[in-house]
Amino acid sequence: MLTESEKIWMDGKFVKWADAKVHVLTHTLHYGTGVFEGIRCYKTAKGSAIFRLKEHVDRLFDSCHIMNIKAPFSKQEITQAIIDTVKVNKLKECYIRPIVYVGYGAMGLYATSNPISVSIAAWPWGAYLGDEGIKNGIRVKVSSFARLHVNVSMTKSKTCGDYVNSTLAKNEAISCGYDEALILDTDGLVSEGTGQNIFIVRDGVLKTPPLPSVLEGITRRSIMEMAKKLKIAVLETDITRDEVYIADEAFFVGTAAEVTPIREVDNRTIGTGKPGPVTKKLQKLFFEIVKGEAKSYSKWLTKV
Ligand code: PPE
Repeated sequence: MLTESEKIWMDGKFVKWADAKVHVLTHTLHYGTGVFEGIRCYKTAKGSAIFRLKEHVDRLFDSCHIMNIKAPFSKQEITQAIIDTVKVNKLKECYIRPIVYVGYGAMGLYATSNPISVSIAAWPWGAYLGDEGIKNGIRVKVSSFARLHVNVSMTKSKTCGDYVNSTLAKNEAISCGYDEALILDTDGLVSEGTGQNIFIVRDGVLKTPPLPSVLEGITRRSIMEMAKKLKIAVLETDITRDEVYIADEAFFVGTAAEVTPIREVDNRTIGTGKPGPVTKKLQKLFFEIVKGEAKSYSKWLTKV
């Protein structure tokens, strides 16, 4: 169960957590037509701050644009509503979930006149893959499910329905005794986790799959910028599952997952089986940045 907070922003108004309900014939519930974001807010010495808020709001609107959904609020209004949702719930650290969804109206696949709604919830959410996972790394299984091909769905949008693919992969991995799934694209190349981008380190070079089959992760982009500043070579390139097996290090990144080391894939130990030096360096810097301790990255934080 998640940890409830007090209020949820729904179409411009705050409603009590328990009253944040929709009709059972809400279009998105049946067809997955909505789009959403996942954002984190962290406690810093100068109060709470939201990590890369602008980038998340921009991506939410890009997702709407891709899905041809017209959000009934401006970027400015949504940005303010996100900040207000953290404030009104008096949360110091939290995960924030805005969703733009197609409401009640027509049923059937063609429902372009249904009302579009927006809601924003926020709640405390600890380490997505566990404290132990963040510290010592997780065990991963290559999924038997392939990632959505760009002509099947559109990977630049965080579309609700796309997460059926992710839940299938995640449930399979966990039922097989692993912590997380690594999904290959339809060509058999490494794409991403169920809600994370992947990086590997080989011979000192940080590698990540190119964009076609993966979500343009904001943490992914941040890690690449951080690595460049740390003079770590970064390469967006095709990666095969066996290259992950023989990598010196591997880790997942995402808003929810933050920076989570991978210690094993398909029962093959990655590197030494412990978080490696590049992973640890980037993870440490990541947490310094989000907690407001790395001054040169303060532009990535929005004070609440
Ligand atoms: N790939 C996918 C498929 C994905 O869903 C996410 C975020 C990422 C990569 C990383 O993107 P970014 O958060 O911008 O660095 N997944 C969100 C949802 C997770 C969930 O369980 O819900 C998230 O991390 O918020």
